[in-house]
Amino acid sequence: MTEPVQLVDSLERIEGEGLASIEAAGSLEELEALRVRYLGRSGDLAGMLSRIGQAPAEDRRAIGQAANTAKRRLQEAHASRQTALERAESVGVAQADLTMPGRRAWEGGVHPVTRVIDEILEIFRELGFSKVRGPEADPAADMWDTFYLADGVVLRSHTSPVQARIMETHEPPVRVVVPGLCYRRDPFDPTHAPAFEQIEGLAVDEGIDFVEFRSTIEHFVHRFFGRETTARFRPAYFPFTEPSAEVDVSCHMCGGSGCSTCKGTGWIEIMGSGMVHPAVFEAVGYDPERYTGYAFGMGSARIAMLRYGIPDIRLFYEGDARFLAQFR
Ligand code: FA5
Repeated sequence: MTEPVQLVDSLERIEGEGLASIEAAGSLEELEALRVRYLGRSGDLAGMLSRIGQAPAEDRRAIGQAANTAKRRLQEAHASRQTALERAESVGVAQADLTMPGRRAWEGGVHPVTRVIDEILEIFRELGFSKVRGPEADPAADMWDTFYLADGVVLRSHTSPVQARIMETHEPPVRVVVPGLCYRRDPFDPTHAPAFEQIEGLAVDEGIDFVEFRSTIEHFVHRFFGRETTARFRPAYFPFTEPSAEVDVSCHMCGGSGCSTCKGTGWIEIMGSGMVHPAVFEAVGYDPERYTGYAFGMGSARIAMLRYGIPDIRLFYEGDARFLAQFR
């Protein structure tokens, strides 16, 4: 004959042990093994219940109640642990140390050259220039060595051909900026890329003179690089402008005293420019007696190098996330 007190004690011990193990279960497999052990058909609780019949009739009720309570508590603990483990395993941290710091989310960002292009276009937008684009493959004969696609068709070596396209299709006044990729058979070195972004600018109207041209460029240089940066116009030759000038800015690294970045000169070239040649106006059907204008073409990656103090243009093209992450 089994002692009722002994049976109730055993039930309480099974319940206590079962609850502790269920709450500590580290995986769904472990939890299932515990369910079988404590609540299964041939588990500990069922084993106890099968012995109730051996207890005196007057005690069976108390033992039955204790058994039912133990069963209910174990079932509830099992259900809540199962929910917790399922949730944890679905995010892959069932076994993980939940106090560990989270993994940092990988953020994208705007490429530094694109940022610079956007900033330059914004400065010219404020001055009344609109943004236009032109084709990268164009029939052309020009003074830079480029890539040939088919008879007479090249990958453009600069954005200047877009000037003619605009003037052929629009009457003056014209004020446009043209961002776009250009291609040259240049060696890929610290200051040259075989494919690089330029921003072309063109302004044509009655009464535009060299003073307006110069002050527009100076305004841009001050807005973009800051008041302390000065611009210098150096005589140059381009077939479609007269007079032509290359624009240099004072070196941001040494302030103009001469260093390795500016090759000891104190100046860094940022663009080619000039007053539009009257022959260009004639070719596009504008009256050269009535209209004058200026044009410029700047290298966006070279300007980004100046802005961010980058010594080698190739860094912009490598797509190295560690380099790019610095510009977010
Ligand atoms: C021109 O391309 C002329 N079309 C500019 C122009 C426009 C003159 C309108 C007059 C009127 P240039 O070859 O100097 O000029 O190039 C202009 C700028 O493009 C350079 O100052 C430089 O910043 C950039 N550049 C030129 N070649 C490369 C290259 N391989 N890699 C990166 N940037 C370059």
